[in-house]
Amino acid sequence: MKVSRRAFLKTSAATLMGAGLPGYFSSIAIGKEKKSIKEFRFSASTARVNLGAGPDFVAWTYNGQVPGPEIRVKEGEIIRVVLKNYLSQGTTIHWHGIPIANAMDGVPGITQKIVKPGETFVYEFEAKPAGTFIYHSHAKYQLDQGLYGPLIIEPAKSEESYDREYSLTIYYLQFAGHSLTITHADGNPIKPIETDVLRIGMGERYDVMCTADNPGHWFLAASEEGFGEGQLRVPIRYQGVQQKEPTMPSFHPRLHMASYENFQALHPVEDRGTERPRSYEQILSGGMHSPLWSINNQVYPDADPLVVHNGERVRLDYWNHSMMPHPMHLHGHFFRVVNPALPRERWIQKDTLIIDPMQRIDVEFIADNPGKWFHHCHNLYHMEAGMANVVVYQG
Ligand SMILES: [Cu+2]
Repeated sequence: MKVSRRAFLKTSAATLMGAGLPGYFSSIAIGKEKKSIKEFRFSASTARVNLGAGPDFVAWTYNGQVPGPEIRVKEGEIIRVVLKNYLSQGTTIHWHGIPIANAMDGVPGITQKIVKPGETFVYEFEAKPAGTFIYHSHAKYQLDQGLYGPLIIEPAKSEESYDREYSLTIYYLQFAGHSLTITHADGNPIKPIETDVLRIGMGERYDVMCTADNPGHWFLAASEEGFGEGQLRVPIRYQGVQQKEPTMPSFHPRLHMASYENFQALHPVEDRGTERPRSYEQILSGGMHSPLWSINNQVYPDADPLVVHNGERVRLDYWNHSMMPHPMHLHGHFFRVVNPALPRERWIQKDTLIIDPMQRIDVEFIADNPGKWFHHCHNLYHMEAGMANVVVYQG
């Protein structure tokens, strides 16, 4: 199988071409255990980039590349990232999906002071759990301007075997001539499930496997919600196949698309926390005649915090009153998607969940990571327009 480097989507393999710094190893003693440190140096700066099709453009980058360098470590290693800000405005890095110590979470004004132009900030945290994560700037629209990249934590003991691995960032994904098998949702293992089309919201991650059993020249392609087939496509050609033009998948409504209700946790998830959850209704609205987006009609930062106590089970009862989907993301915790059709220990764990227009769906998390944590829509335009609040621990 060959993936062209001229693909519009950059694959993680393509970061080899850029200034990806492999980092160096040293070690640190935490308690009695000695952990190895993997250090990365990130320069946030503007740079001229080309995504493989179309003209060059100026993007905001880590080390001059979009996406930023791949961070790939083993579970239990210490990740140290030395961030130097060469941009004209403040920045931070958020380690999306990792239940990290609060001070390292990278939300300006909530967990740290913004890193001003010319300043340096050192992030350091243990790589756990294993899974597929992303890192990105949590300031303004910097993520959309190019400040994001993949963070892969490999299990201490490998679970699956595969021949090749690529990381992508997209919306509806389809591989012409092939089905996809979803194995992980937001880094958490699920019972493998087949799908023709994979829907991915901003901030969500899926690990999928695919068997190369249909020789040809195909496109792995994405279509953007509401915008039809886009330009996001990667040609994949089997060795020895002559066909010049790759075949596009067709995005038609009869294709099978696995969704949250079809997912169940691969391994039973240990149930902790209080028996009865503390419950918060979260009504998502906005968009119609207003530039603002809100939770419970409150526009962040003028929004009530969600107060929790250490050790408690907390339920967020989402109800989307708007006509747009909202990928809601909670920092510092995995939540479980409430699925009454399954026993609780099979509910899937995620950190980002799309709430569709008019949909009602609940999640539960255990308040086990004290701090002040941002909770928001991962559509940056909705987030900046107020669809956010903060989880705070009391007592
Ligand atoms: Cu939204």
